[in-house]
Amino acid sequence: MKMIIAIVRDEDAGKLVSALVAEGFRATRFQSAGGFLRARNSTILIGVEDHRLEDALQVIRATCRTRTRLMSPLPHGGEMGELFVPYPVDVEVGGATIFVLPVEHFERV
Ligand code: 2BA
Ligand code: 2BA
Repeated sequence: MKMIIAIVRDEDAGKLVSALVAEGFRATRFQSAGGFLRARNSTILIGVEDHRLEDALQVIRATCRTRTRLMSPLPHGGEMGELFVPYPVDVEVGGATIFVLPVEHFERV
């Protein structure tokens, strides 16, 4: 058995957990925050049988892969004279940091 630890963007976490459950995986989600940017993210634990590891990783890759999205920045209360860019810009979203650990013991009581 392996334990996958996936750190994903908050906005992808719900979709990821739903996709995992739909494929018959079990998962636990908790709120976390990056040490560098201090922004919220989600950490998902997925305990999987060895023969299903690659399937689970594929679900994560398909759901959370880095992609660009065209977004319109909202005007905000900036300083006087600050430049506001009124047109949509490409923003990188998604992405996942994935660790796979061996599980020495698994038990449900
Ligand atoms: P990523 O490398 O995509 O990491 C996204 C989030 O994944 C991180 O959030 C952190 O919560 C987690 N993570 C990544 N690598 C990890 C590891 N080896 N162990 C445990 N957790 C890990 P943040 O820490 O807020 O980092 C956000 C982004 O800032 C990172 O994106 C990376 O591009 C950059 N970054 C993070 N730490 C850095 C550092 N020490 N020096 C330069 N850039 C850094
Ligand atoms: P939940 O995911 O909310 O699952 C609650 C209960 O629903 C589970 O109890 C199990 O009886 C059932 N269940 C969950 N996922 C299922 C699935 N894909 N197909 C069929 N039945 C499913 P427990 O097995 O006692 O798990 C209690 C909690 O422990 C879970 O809450 C989850 O947070 C965590 N968990 C269990 N197995 C896990 C694993 N392999 N990896 C990560 N977290 C796990």
